[in-house]
Amino acid sequence: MSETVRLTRQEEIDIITIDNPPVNALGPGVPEAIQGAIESAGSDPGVNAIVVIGAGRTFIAGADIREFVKIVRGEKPRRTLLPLLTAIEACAKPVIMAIHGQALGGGLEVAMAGHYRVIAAGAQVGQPEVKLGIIPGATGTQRLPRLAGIAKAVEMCAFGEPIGAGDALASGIVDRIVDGDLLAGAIAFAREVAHMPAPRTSQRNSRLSESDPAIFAAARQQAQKTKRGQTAPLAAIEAVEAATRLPFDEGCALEAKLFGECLYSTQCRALIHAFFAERAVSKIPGIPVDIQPREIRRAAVIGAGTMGGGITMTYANAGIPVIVKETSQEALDRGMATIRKNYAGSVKKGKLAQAAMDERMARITPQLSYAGFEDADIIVEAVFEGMALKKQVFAEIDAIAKPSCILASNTSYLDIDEIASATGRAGMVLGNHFFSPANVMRLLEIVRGEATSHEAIATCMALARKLKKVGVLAGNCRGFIGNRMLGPYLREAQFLVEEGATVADVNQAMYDFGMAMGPLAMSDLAGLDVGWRIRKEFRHLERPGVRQPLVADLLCEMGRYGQKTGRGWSQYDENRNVSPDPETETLIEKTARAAGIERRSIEAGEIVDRCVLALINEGAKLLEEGIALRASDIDVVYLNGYAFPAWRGGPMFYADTIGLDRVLARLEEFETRHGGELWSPAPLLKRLAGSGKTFSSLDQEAAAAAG
Ligand code: 3H9
Repeated sequence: MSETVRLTRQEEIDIITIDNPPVNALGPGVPEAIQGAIESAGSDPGVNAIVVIGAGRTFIAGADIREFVKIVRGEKPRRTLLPLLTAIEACAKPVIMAIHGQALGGGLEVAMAGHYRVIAAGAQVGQPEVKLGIIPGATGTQRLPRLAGIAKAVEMCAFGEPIGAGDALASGIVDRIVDGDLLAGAIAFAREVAHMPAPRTSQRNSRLSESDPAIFAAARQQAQKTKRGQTAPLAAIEAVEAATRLPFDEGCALEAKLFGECLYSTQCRALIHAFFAERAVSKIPGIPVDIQPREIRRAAVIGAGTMGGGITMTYANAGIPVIVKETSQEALDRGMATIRKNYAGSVKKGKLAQAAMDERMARITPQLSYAGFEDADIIVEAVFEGMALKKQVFAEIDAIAKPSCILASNTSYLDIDEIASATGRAGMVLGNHFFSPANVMRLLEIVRGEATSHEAIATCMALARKLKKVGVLAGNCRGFIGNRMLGPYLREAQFLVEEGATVADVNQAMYDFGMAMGPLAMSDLAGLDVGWRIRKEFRHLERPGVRQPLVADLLCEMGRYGQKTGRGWSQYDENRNVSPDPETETLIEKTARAAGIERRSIEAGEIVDRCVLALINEGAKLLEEGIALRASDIDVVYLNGYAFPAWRGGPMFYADTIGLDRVLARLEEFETRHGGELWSPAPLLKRLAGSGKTFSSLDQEAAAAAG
């Protein structure tokens, strides 16, 4: 039939198999080929029913997202999906959709145009378009409420989370769960319904009467909270609401209009950039394809503090048995109690079954000795930040671990090469920098030392996926990618308060920009003592005469470490409610005046520019130094580790959207005003701006050169 669609027959049932690896996306030619097969089978008198199924690992993962990028750049849309859906629904023979893996976006829309749907027990269905900044654009917002009811349709279209087979059956999206062979089950189902009148989803209006204004009001409120700043979720709610008051065709027309508006938005470009950026990180130039990642069957973690405990949970969650070692029984008990409390909290919230918690706890072996470390495939060190201690620990584990064992440090700032020098296996030493809370945050920076082997890198990249993290390769420098950029960002936040903005002004401006919290609120949450300890470690490297923030050290000397002590940049009550701290504000003002810093009122726009441009400029330097492989890797770090708003695409993509010439002009302004040692524009940024290029175009050129 075509390369991507096959038509075969089992007695009186025709089977259409979609085979467009890797995920059966509806790329060019695929909808047309499915339509051709439907029309051919539908008009064949020897056929009683048609089964549509996907080859490989999934049913259909949706429209081909790469096509949207081309359309936005000016290519003519193909518009082949809607005619396909009309042809499926109008087919004279019952069409049964057989779903395994995922039916997502356009994939679910195709499935809903069928007359019946059967699903494999482990499969999922969803309308995840909002995660790409668009809404379902092929009748999903009109067909889903007709099958699943209004509340479910609103939830799925506005928030984008897929649902499992059980939920899909209970809500009416599918007609049967098939245990065992899906095709056989679908054919059996087809025989049962072959001579019955085929229901058309577009005409099933009974569930539309479930409409209730409260559903839409609650969804809008939730979207404003959990999808703050994003336009697509609100458009999706509007489109589903239209299904309750407009005939099917008019509802579809409104959906198409809203889809178009979303598609041409900067938010959509940013979110699609984030989607592909996350998938690009695992492609590491220079690592030969024949390098096989080693399997990690057993892990060990040193340190049961906040980070060590979270890392231990991450391994246990991924099904990997893990030893966690501490130096005192008290610290070990405290660490295990926290792990237990975290799991119990998830059980209480209904996010984890008690049996699953018990299994995970059973995978964790708490102990004070190195017993069993000789069997570990990876050992992750998560002790206090201090080079002397880290080197001592690495020398100890090097003596015990088997030669193939990877030794990873969770350091967030220290030199991986110096740590590796304490061992006789530098090739197997690297950084595994998790982000707090390690069992929750998706980012894992994998830090390559000078001698780190390809095998160790490939193993950790594959391991990151197994741990449900997004692993980003970083070079070895102080702070790697994320924390090195955070330095100038937090520096500017502190300079701004010294120059006259209040702590609340700075936090609010960055929150309004879209960050999950402002920079000083984040410091209070992380603990001001963390940065204090690091500053002490690196004080000898401070350049004389270069302005340094003045207040954070003073707060620490007063014992004000942020949320954990109730006071820091702001003050916190016992329920962690925040309010301005007048004493801190006075301290800032007095300190700034004593240092001769001129105080003035500062607008939100300047706060955002100073903080975000500091990130971008440092990001450009990292890129030029080769610490980050791609600009998009930096975006992945900031989106997954620092809660940068996904709909802005990450700091480097954001720079592209405002224009590198404008970024450069503003940097030069800051350079003139605040000094070249802090603000001199990165040479790479100057070159790109000068030649009318972007960070994205730089990434594309590098990808093309790498083949
Ligand atoms: C839509 O359907 C709009 C409709 O309403 C119609 C409007 C008119 N297109 O993630 P993985 C690639 S919008 C193109 O590593 P996994 C991906 O880039 C769409 N490519 O695998 C990667 O390529 P590479 C709605 C796609 O097993 C490879 O496949 N659908 C698409 O971890 C493997 O991907 C979605 O938003 C695509 N649709 O996860 C679903 N999907 O190897 C998006 C994947 O070159 N996709 N690729 O790097 C996903 O969520 C996951 O990929 C999925 C598999 C769960 C399917």
